[in-house]
Amino acid sequence: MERYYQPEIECASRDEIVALQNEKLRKQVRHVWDSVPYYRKKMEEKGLTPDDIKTIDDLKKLPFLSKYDLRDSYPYGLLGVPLKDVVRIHSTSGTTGKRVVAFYTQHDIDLWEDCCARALVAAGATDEDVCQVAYGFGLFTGGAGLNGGSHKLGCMTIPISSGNTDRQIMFIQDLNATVICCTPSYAAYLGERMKELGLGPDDIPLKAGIFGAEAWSEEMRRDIEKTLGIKAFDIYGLTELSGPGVAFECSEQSGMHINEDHFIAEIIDPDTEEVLPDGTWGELVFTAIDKEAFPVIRYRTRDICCLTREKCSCGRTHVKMAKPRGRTDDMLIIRGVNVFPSQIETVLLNNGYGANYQIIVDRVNNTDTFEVRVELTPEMFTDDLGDIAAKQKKLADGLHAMLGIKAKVTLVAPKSIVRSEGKAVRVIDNRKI
Ligand code: DLL
Repeated sequence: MERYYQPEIECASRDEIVALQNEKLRKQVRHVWDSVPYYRKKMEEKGLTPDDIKTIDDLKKLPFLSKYDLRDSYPYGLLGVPLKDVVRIHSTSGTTGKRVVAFYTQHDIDLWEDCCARALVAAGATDEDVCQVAYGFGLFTGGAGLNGGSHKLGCMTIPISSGNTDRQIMFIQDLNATVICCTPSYAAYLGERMKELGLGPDDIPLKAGIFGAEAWSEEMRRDIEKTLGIKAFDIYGLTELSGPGVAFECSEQSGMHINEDHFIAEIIDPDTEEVLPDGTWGELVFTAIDKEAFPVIRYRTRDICCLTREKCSCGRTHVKMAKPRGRTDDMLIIRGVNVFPSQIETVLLNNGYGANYQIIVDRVNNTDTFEVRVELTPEMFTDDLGDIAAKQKKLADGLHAMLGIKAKVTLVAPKSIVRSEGKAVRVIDNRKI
């Protein structure tokens, strides 16, 4: 069985990797300078020209990009190629309701799919495998990324997307799926449903799962591995950098190898922006050195993480990142979907409610629960249970349309949610991860 998808890159020596990164960084900075006026201005403000960036040691001179820059430059401000060269977009929700739109040339899709193919091979997949892709398809990058990687590897690919759990189980059994790709919470839910149907790990042919897009614990990994009878591998990525496959777990299952031929990772102190040494926890920052259409430089991910360069038993030489510990901002990730309190607030206010609400998130049997408690205004207050149920449904539908996931809405009496004298505490996240 092949252990690597591209061994000459994945197992290159440190000198080879650094030489490649130096060359690609120089080229990328020149590309961005020439084609992205927004970033060129940021460089000029720091008194920099492309000639100042010769090696990866010079990376720290370059300005950061943040979610605010992405918002300011929405939609085309960071585009690095003529629009005619763009072949696809993907998108993620943003804080103001404005989405981040990421662009891809064919070259960008190719490198992204290579990264996903590497992840599949690292999880033990070959062209003999049947790969069920149960991440969402559409603007979300999960489905498209793993689907492309699975094609490249030559697996028979089932682009089933997320949801419809009984059909997922039917296809796993009928089509002999050996690899599944989905969020860890959905994998846990699949296991739950199997139990309800009286099925155990020996009743399905799955052997590996590639799970990411949200934080998950080692306990959850063990649970999923036991219920589905598989090895569960972590995969990391974000839309701004392409999608899943920026980093992936190998047979060692401890930390994810970052695809260093495409992405340079740094850890910074989120407050001082100072670069921190390997082994220190801080905010993960990425520079995409190979992307054409959306060439982000020093992008602040807001993920709290740590890097290690210890030798890995799998033979891969690329730096590893730990499972992200959390985020520096207030974005919640519920069932793999990004949820901002401000989006919920928008729906409430649009429906005539006030801003007195609470978001309660928990994890029950490894699946995220998501409740929004909303105060009725005194004018809306009623004893009519039918009326309350109808109001709850209307809000739940509005939230579903805004967020893409279902929330339980509970309407509560006016003034029953505790008021805060300082900052309002809107999010109660009881998940222990
Ligand atoms: O979640 C891309 C993806 C799809 C990754 C499928 C893995 C599998 P976004 O929707 O832009 O992209 O969300 C990116 O999700 O900054 C992290 O906070 C979080 N995240 C992604 N993977 C992991 C992971 C996709 N393995 C944001 N562990 C990132 C923890 C993760 N958090």
